Amino acid sequence: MDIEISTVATTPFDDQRPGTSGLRKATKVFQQPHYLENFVQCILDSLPQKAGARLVLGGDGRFHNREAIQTIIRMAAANGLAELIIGQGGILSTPAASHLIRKNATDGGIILSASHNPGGPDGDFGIKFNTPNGGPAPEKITEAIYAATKTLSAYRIAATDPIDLDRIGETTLGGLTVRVIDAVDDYAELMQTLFDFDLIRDYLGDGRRMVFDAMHAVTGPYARRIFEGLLGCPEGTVWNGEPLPDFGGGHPDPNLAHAKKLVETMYAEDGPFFGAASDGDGDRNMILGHRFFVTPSDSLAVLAANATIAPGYRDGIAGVARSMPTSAAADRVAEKLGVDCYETPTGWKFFGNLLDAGRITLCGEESFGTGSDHVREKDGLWAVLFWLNLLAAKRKPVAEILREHWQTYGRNVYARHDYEEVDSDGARALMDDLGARLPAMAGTRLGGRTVAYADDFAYTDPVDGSVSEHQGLRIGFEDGSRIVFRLSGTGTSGATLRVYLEQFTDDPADYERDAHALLEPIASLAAEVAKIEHYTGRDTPSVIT
Ligand code: G16
Repeated sequence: MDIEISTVATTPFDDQRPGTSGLRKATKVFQQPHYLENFVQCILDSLPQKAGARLVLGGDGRFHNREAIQTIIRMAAANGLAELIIGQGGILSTPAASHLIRKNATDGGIILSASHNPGGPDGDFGIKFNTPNGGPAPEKITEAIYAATKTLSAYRIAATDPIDLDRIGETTLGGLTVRVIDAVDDYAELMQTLFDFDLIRDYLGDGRRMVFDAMHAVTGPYARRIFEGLLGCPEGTVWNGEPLPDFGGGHPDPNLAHAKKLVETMYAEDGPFFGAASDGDGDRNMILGHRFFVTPSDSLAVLAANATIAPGYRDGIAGVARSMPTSAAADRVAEKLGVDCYETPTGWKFFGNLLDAGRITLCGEESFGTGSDHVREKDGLWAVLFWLNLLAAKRKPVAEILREHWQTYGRNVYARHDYEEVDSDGARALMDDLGARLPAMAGTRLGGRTVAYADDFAYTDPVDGSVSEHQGLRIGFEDGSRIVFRLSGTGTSGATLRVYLEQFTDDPADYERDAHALLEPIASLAAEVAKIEHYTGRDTPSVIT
């Protein structure tokens, strides 16, 4: 099909700096004329070889996904790209997109998602560029894209009819081939190379009931194919399996606060033996046993300790990485295994170099993210399958696996307190005030504990030497407990203060105790030290996970 290309004059927007994970804004911001186009033009211009480039394109199905995809197709055609690989219906989970980039050796991919943020006309939208390794673009590239947005004066777009995103097949627009593919096939195939599907199928077939909550987000089609198809679970195992533009009005964040019904079901007397959920774009996971919640930090540690039960990791792991605010549970496992453990800033992009260099096999974050070197994103369904493989191999309940783990390694009791949508100036002032007091804190006593160190976390990437500063304020105590303060980089309104609480114990009596009760003293200490109420006007967090 011949295409007519126009160059459209535009003016820069001053708010297009990507955050922790791409550019996330209220949907209404993205719906402004030229807003999406400007950013996409800057992504395309950042490609080392734009003419003839090939990209993967897809999103989590939220409101505005289809329109944005049509716009990007028209811009790709006008900018001389050679190929777009798009998930059917415009849907691709973030890990599936990462896999497609790697499998097809494309020049990267564009993922449309605001992850766990609510969707709809009054919700959020987002866009993210992934590089040829399949991972989120590192800061060097996102900063270059941002710099370009500040001076952009025109973008190129073709006038074409919309592509039928629901029909699998190929369309040519000038020099561009648009390939609409089944979104699930390649991903499901990859999972079968990593995990023992026969073992899991037999185990589940023994009358064990599991549930998976797709939260009306992107994992529905993937989960149905894998659990109800390949693994033979009964229909109804996957809840909320239909991706909806507004996620059914829910908040597609798999945690104790937002996956309420799942949590209630798992805590009922006759609840299932295993429950899990994933988020808007399918990269997060929550793991639950019967009446038992596995913290994401513990989940990473347990998977690292038992990695060799899964066929894809039979030869052992090269190393582990965790984001700084994630608990040190994985460090203890790495030490025992005799492998390296890296501590990176928050953001999956910081794992990319370590994975590419073969220094780590597994990585994870407290924010419900776990993954491995199979792709370059965290992967919700991968984590669920890893747990199922582990349960099928051990034939023990989730709670027992955790208790045994703590018997061996001790327990890093953990919680995160979020103060959402607080005043940005107040939040900034809190961080500045606390930051200024940290250097004098080491060696002093706070709340009956001695401060071992207090600093503003900075990271030097061991592979390329790049330095990332101001990645969170840490106060570590001599008894192994720790408080971390950070401002979220994924919110879209006001600021979100995150307070991460951790305490180590190897007293078996504590293995039976509730994490929040154990952490109460350092939670109060955190509020007091940072003067949270004074700066935010809040005396309790909005979400505790
Ligand atoms: C993103 C990043 C994660 C990060 C999380 C929370 O996840 O990919 O690495 O841990 O945000 O970040 P923050 O604390 O800055 O809000 P997702 O699932 O939202 O893409």
